Amino acid sequence: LTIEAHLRRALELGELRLVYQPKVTVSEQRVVGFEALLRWTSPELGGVSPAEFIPIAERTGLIVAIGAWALEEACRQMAEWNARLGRQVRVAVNLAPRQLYQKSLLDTVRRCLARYGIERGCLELEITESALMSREEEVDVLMHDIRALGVDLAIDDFGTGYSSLAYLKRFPVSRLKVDRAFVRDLGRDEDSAAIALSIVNLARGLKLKVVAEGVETETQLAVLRGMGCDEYQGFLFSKPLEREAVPALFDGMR
Ligand code: G
Ligand code: G
Ligand code: NA
Ligand code: MN
Repeated sequence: LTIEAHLRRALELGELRLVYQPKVTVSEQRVVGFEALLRWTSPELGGVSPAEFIPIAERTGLIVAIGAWALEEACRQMAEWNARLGRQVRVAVNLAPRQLYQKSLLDTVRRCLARYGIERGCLELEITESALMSREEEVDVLMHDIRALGVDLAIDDFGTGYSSLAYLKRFPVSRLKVDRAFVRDLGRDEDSAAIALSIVNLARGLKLKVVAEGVETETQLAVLRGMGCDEYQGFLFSKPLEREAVPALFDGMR
């Protein structure tokens, strides 16, 4: 069987799961939320990287069903943590471009929020720039409808797409995520630093929060702190965690 054929069955066989990477403040490294990331362990193929199976899922359209599952699973998990920890845990879920072009997305989001009692401001959806570049009219309406449900929107991998900045004015976005390609060389390469600083300043000017991705070293963190970056994700604080490992992060914080 091909990877594609296995992937078709992976969802019904329960082979997919989500892991959760903490997002922390740059100032104090306080946990402010998580990004949910798909993982697939196939009995036949072993662990398959999302870098491998997400493109296949996108090409075949399977990403619509997989994405809907991820959204529901993240909300189910949030409700469990909220009940168990006595606090609202914020989670961001990635949306593939194709999901944005489905009329069913709004209903899927609304149903998940209602079923799991997710409060306003707790769920965030991460969208890449390229997803915003086609069907602008449709996407614009959809994003405003999603926003009206109290769901935050973030632009993922900011700076790597076709960066027409006009869409930042048009779409109701709350966060920009600085792509890890620009974070990697902070402290080594002045061009990366100039780009990262421009994104931070752009975000501040537009009153958006800015999140750096892929922070691995204290040097990168220090540079980001100097720039006034709000939040970061990266191996320096934590890799994506299995769901069982998440509650321990809140020990002693109550
Ligand atoms: O977690 P990792 O760095 O291995 O992810 C690799 C790629 O897969 C990243 O680009 C990430 O955004 C993407 N990815 C992970 N989980 C999801 C998901 O639930 N939906 C979509 N559309 N992409 C995801
Ligand atoms: O495309 P997206 O930004 O969603 O990709 C997220 C991916 O980045 C995840 O697969 C995650 O495992 C990976 N990632 C998270 N933190 C780091 C990091 O500090 N370094 C590297 N190299 N990858 C990271
Ligand atoms: Na992402
Ligand atoms: Mn990203």
